[in-house]
Amino acid sequence: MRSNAIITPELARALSELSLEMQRQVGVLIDRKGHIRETVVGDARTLLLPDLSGYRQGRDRLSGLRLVHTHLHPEGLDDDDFTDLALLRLDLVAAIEVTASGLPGRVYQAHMKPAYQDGDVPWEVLPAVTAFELPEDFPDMVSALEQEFARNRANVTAGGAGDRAVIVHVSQEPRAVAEASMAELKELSRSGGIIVVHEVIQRRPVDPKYVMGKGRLRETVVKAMQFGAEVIVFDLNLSPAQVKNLADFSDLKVLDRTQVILDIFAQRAQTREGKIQVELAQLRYLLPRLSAKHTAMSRLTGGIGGRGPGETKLEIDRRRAQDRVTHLQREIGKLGDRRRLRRNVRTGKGVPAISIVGYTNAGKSTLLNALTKSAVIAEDALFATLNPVSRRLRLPREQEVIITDTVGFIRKLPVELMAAFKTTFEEIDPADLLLHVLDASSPEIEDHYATVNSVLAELEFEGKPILVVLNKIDRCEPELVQGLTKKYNAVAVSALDRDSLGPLLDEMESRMPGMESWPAATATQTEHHAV
Ligand SMILES: Nc1nc2c(ncn2[C@@H]2O[C@H](COP(=O)(O)OP(=O)(O)OP(=O)(O)O)[C@@H](O)[C@H]2O)c(=O)[nH]1
Ligand SMILES: [Mg+2]
Repeated sequence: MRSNAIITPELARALSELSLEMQRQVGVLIDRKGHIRETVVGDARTLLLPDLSGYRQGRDRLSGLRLVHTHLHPEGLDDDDFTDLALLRLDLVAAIEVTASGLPGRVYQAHMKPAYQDGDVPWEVLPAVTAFELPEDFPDMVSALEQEFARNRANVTAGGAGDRAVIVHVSQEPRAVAEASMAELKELSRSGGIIVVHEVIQRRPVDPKYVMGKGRLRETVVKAMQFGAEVIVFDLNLSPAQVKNLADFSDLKVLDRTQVILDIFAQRAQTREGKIQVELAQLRYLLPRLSAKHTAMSRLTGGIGGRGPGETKLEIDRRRAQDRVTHLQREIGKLGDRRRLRRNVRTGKGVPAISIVGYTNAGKSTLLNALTKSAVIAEDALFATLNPVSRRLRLPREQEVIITDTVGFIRKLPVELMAAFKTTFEEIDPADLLLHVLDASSPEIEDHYATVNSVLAELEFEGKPILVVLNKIDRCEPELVQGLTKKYNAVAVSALDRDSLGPLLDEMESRMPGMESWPAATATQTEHHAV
């Protein structure tokens, strides 16, 4: 017997006899040196394997274990075997048929394929042999396989550092809607520093347990392994139970849309108030997920999806988290008091207020900058703005107003989390006019419009006068702009072109309630100040 012969005829025979006697599947997990590391006993049809996470060797490596077990039925490898092979990253799975005499019959074996086409299975089934014809060169094949995995991965991951993720959409929405939502999730991922290596769309009702079909889930996990992804991001909001089921099944980190958004918030929060708001939002999201014995918790809170604002780490202990929420709420209350005081000083002077609202990336900050010649951060990223920023603005008839830029809205963000951005809404509250900025160049404009309106309604601001501003018209055909202007009763601008803003300024002025009674401005107030 050679030292690298992993399945010896003696072992096959021993397992087979034991299995017949017990009328159960039995198996062993053997390492590459041929040592038995675990023994497993199942029932007549399945094995239940122990937790093998301790054997994981990193993304390009298999676990170093092969599973050799018996089958009391004669049909060769079954679905459970392939699942174990893929999800546990086994070097090899082998099933030994137990014959009526207790002697080992045929031996079926399979290993993962380093690369495969869509629609193909990701494993290679070897020709069945008898226990006496087992090949002995398997260790060489394993190292060749691992080299292949590493090579594939190098191709996939060239050019970019960050966490790699597979993103998944499951719904019965029309394909175009699903694709648009995925495009947005991809954008969100990019803004959050996640590299998307593979996308899966499955059109079916959301499964209460695993979100997607189990077969498709298994395939997705295998894809994740092959592309070197350690994260699956779902394009919907997962229940705590779903997160746990998915994490347990896949051994991958499982995130949902809200967590990606919160992670972006955490990375971008700059001010003390912003940081507190983000941490509050994260804790509110995590609290219901912090059940006493939640094994997936470390997956929820480590690394992406669990970045705290600034350099802090997220608090994960449930009771302390609750205390922290109370503490942060008190803090934010104090900061809010100061803010309100400042605002009262302003409004006490009779300065009217305008708030800019709209979908994220619509161009709100760019518009504020263009209107007030200031330099608020504006960039091609989702949620560039987290805190309201106010500036003074002089309208054509010399009337001064306070204009405020706010955090962008987005679909599927639970409104309780939006509410963490309370200061944004406190700024909207006293506004005499809302500018709803719409990106005219987005194919999703209708959806953005509806999302913003529904968030405004949920926040009970729908009664306020709203002026729709069609932005980014420099990117659109004139006929399209004409149609949209009519449809939304809007003013069209390009925030990148200050000369296009004249009609907007006029319209703002005429739509401001009580405009006629404004006091005339004095000649000395010509500068634009930050508030
Ligand atoms: N072509 C074009 N691009 C624009 C226009 N207005 C804004 N942008 C670009 O759109 C991107 C987003 O602009 P922002 O002003 O940051 O958008 P925002 O609505 O404040 O976004 P959040 O703060 O993330 O919600 C930036 O890259 C801008 O340069 C425009 O009129 N035309
Ligand atoms: Mg902004």
